[in-house]
Amino acid sequence: MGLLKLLVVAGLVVKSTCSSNLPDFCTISFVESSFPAPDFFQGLELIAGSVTAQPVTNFTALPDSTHPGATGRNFCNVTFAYRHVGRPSDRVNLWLYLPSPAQFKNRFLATGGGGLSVTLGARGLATGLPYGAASITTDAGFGGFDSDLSRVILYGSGAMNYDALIAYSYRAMHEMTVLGKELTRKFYSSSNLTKIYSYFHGCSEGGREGMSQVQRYGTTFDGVSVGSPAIRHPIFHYHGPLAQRKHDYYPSVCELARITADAIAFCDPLDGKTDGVVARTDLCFARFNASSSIGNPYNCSAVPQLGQPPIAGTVSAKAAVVAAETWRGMYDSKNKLVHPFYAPSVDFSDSVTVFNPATNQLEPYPNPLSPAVVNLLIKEVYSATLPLDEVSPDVVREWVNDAMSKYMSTIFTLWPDLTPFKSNGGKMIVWHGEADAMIPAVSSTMYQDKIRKTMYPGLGVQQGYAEMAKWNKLFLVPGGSHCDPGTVDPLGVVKPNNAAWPTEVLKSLMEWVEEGKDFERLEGIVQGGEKKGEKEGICGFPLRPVWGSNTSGGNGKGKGKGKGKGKGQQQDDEGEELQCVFDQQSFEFFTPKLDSFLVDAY
Ligand SMILES: [Ca+2]
Repeated sequence: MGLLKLLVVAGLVVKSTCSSNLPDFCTISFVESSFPAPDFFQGLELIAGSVTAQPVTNFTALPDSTHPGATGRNFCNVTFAYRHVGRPSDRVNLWLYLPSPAQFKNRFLATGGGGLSVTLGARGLATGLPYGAASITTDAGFGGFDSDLSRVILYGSGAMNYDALIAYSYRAMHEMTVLGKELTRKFYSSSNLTKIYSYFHGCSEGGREGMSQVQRYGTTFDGVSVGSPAIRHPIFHYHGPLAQRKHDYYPSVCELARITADAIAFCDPLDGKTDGVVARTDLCFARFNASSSIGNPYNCSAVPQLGQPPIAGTVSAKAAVVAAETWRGMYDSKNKLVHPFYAPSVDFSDSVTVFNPATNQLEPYPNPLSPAVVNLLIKEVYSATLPLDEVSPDVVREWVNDAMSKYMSTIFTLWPDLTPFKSNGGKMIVWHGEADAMIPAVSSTMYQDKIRKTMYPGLGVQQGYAEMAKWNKLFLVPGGSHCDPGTVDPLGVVKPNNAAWPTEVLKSLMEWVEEGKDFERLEGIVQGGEKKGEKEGICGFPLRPVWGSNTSGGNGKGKGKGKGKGKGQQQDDEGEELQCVFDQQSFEFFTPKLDSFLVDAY
C-alpha cells in the first residue's frame, strides 16, 4: 500500500493553503499533501515515510555552462521515493528544488545526467533556479544519486537486468516527469487551468534522456533543450587507438597537441575571421594536411595523469600519418565507413597515449567509457578491461550491428519520427559543440537529417530544414567542446574560447515556448577575447557560418591563406558580420553515408 493510501486511510491528508512563507509550506506534511493521488500513475506506489523537506534561503546558484547563475534563491529542497507495484524491494528516489511561491514562475524543469548516470544531482537541479522553475532529478532506482547504471545493469555476467536497462533508457525519466509535474501543480495549489510550462534540459547522456522523451512521450514537454546527445552511446572512441595500431606509432599527447595547434592556426581564418576559433570544421577537414606539421617543434612539461615525463621533439612523419588516419574516420576492411571522426581542429583527447615506465614506451589508451559500455552492453560481462587486440573496425561495426538489433527500442535513442511532439506544439533546441571531442558534432547532424528525411520526405533539403526549424532546431556551436564552452587540450589545459556559447539556451527556449518568440540564430555569449560578454548569433544547421564585411560570403569557401606557421595573422578583408549560408559540400560532410552497414545506419 502506498503512502497516500496509508494517509488517506488514516485521514491525515489535509491540504492547507499555500503560504508565501518558505518554512510554512516546506514541511514533510505539506509535501505529502501535495502528492499525486494514489491512482494517478498506475503501477507506481509512493513509499511511506520517504519524504524529506528542507527550506533553503538566500541561496546562490553559481553560473554554469548552460545557465547564468542566480542569487537570493529561496526554495524547498525535497526528496521522496516510489516503487513499482509488485517489486517490494524497489526504491526510486526523486529530488526536487521547489522555489518559494514568490520566485516560482509556473515552470517545471526535468534535468538529466551524464556518463552512465541519469542525474547530475544538485548541479543539475540548480539549473532551474535562475528561471523560477521547479526542478527535478531521479536516481532511476539505481541506489542513490551517486550511483549509476554500471552498478545495476547486470545481475551477474551474462544476466542482464532489463528493468534497469529500460529505466535508464527512458522509463525513469518519464515516471519522474509525470509524477513531478503533478506534485508541482499541487504544491503550488495551481488549478488545472493554470499552465505550468514543462521543460527538459540535459547534455551528453542527459541530452540522450531528453531525446528519449521527445521520441517516446511526445506530449509531456513543452520545450526541450538537448546538448551533445549520446544517442548511440559511446562505443565509437576507438578511432585514435586503432589508427595508431595500424601504423604502429603511438604519438605523445604533446606531439598530437602540436598538430592540433597547427590545424587550428591554419583553419581559423577559413571561416572569414581570425579569432582563434575554427567555426568551419568542414573546411578544416577538407583543407588541412597533417603533413604540414612535420618538423614543427613541440615541448611539453610532464602530464602526470598519463604518466608522461617532460618531452620535446619535432612532429614526425609517422605522427602526421596517424593524425590523418584518425581524422579520416573509421573504415572497415572493405574500406566502407563505420563512423566518421572529429575534424582536425578538434583536440585529440579521445586518442591519447599513456606512458608505460615498465617498457619505457607510449601505449594506446582508449577512452575508458568504451570498454565499459562494450563489456556491459555488448558482451554483458562485468569487466573493466577490453584488450585493444580484440578490437578492429570490423569488430566495431558488428558491435554497432549488435547494438542496433538489441537496443534500438531502449538505449539507442534514434527513433526519427517525432510527429507526436511536433503535433503537441513541442519545441526543441539541440546544441552541439563543433569542437566536441567526446561525441562528434556529426552524430547530431546525422540524426537530425534522418528526422528531416522521415518527416519531410517531399521537400528539398533546405525547405525541409526550414519547416523543421519551426519546432526543432539544431545549432553547431563554433569552438564549443563537450557540454562546455572551454576547450580542454590533450594536455589537460583549459583554454578560453573566443566564440559565443549558448549560456542561456533555456531562456531562448522559454521565450520561444511561452511568448512565441521564434528565432533563426541561437543567442550565444562570447566567452573570451575582446568581445567577451557580448551577444552573438549561432547559425542553425544546415546553414554554416561565414564572417565577412559585405556580401563576399555566401559561397562558403572562406579565405584560407594561413600556412599553419604564423598563428593569429590578421587579414585585410576580414569582416565582423556573421552570415549563415548553405554549403552543399559542408552539408555532405555532416551527413556521411555509413556504408559499412547493410541496414540504414545514421
Ligand atoms: Ca575563425
